[in-house]
Amino acid sequence: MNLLDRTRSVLDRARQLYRGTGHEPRLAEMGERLDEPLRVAIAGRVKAGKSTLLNALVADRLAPTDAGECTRIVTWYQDGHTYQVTAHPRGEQPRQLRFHRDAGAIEVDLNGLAPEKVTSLTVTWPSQALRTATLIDTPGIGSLSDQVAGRAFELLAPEDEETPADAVLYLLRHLHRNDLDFLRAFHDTEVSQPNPVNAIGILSRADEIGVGRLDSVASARRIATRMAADPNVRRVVQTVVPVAGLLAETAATLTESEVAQLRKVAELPVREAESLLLSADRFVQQMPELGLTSIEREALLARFGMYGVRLVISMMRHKVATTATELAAELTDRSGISDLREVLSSLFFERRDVLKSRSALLALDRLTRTEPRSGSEAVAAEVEEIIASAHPFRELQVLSAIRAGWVTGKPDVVAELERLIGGAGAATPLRLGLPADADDPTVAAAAGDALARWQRRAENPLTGHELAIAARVAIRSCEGMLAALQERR
Ligand SMILES: Nc1nc2c(ncn2[C@@H]2O[C@H](COP(=O)(O)OP(=O)(O)OP(=O)(O)O)[C@@H](O)[C@H]2O)c(=O)[nH]1
Ligand SMILES: [Mg+2]
Repeated sequence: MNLLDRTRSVLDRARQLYRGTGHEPRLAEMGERLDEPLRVAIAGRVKAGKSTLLNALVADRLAPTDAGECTRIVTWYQDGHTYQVTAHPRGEQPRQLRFHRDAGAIEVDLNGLAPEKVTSLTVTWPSQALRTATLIDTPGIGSLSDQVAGRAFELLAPEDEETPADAVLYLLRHLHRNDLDFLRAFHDTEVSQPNPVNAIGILSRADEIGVGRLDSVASARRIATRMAADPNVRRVVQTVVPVAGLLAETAATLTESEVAQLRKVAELPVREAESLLLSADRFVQQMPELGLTSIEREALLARFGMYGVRLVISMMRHKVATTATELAAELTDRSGISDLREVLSSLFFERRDVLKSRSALLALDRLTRTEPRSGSEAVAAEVEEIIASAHPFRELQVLSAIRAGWVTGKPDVVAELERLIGGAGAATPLRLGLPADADDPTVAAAAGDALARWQRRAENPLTGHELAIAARVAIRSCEGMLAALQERR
């Protein structure tokens, strides 16, 4: 039986056990959740760029950014057949709300509901991107003590309920102590401790890092690499990816009229254009003869940022990209969003079943502990047995142990181990350090080599205790890869 089936079967057992109690609906929901898209929460400090990143991932301007009372409410964006917004007021029945959209974010009419009385909003929106993952926009965390942060916190690390999110994207602009505290608290202790498996760090607003200079994105990449190597960060997130969400959002929703407006600047003599682009203030105020109102210029800045404006103008001038389509492609490329999509896919989406099972088993574990009844020990034991024996969980445990610095050995050996058990992604070629399109014989040969190598390491009396345990997990991973290849043949 695979992991999802085992999880389903233990959930069924629990449902029979808790039949007729108030927990039955919750257990039914846990079961349904296994078949739903992965739930990915986007969290981080106030104004880190969470809503903008969500829009970039959906390739549509759905989430309101900046002002508005709804940015202080946890909002779920899920795929569906109709366009609909539902409020979940605390202690009351959910109710549908009116909303409108004019060329921008969804504006919800709370219809008299006080934002602090609303636990969450659910926006249902037909969207390909949301079919892969339901995205949860969370209010910014100012400090762990403030009330709004409390709500984001409740969502990610609730005391008494299952974690509503299966995974989290945590936006960091700089490394801040609060961020680490928050992430540590989010990591539960049951499956392994501490646990970076379901969190990815994002160095957000990457274009602003070099104060808008054209090499900003390259600096951001260097900083992200350094952050990801920091042991304190590695303990709480799998990796750190630099992303300029604003560039990606604007690229996905670029209009011809925006391109035409920027072309006016690109067509200026070089010196005049450069002088205009020296600062945001100059860009808004100077050269009234340009034929752009200051409101239009402010709007361009809000959509592109100073870096984006400079980049587009430079690309137009050097004829790197001139049409809206070409510019959108370049902006997307520079934004880092495609890299993030790849990371999401290899670290989260390809591990969907594991992350889903993990959420369900953690919830079940909590239920049997807090609401024991006769027979619940057997369910708890089964949950524990799955967590201890299912190979994907063992991989995640070893991964966490490596990240926490508990598994030691030669750096290249530990790096190979980390990759083999899926640290860089769950796909077989990635695990073996091969290109994604490597053919089956090449993959089989590499898997065979790795298997032999790790068998030797596991049996070598000089191998440290932790590394030997980890080696046995790696051996299982190699055997699994070989078996899957065999099956394909
Ligand atoms: N230059 C630049 N600005 C960005 C980027 N992402 C977001 N912003 C701007 O930063 C401001 C805040 O962005 P939001 O997406 O609303 O940030 P948030 O984290 O959702 O904010 P709260 O929900 O209020 O905590 C807006 O003015 C965005 O335009 C980015 O990648 N680059
Ligand atoms: Mg927001």
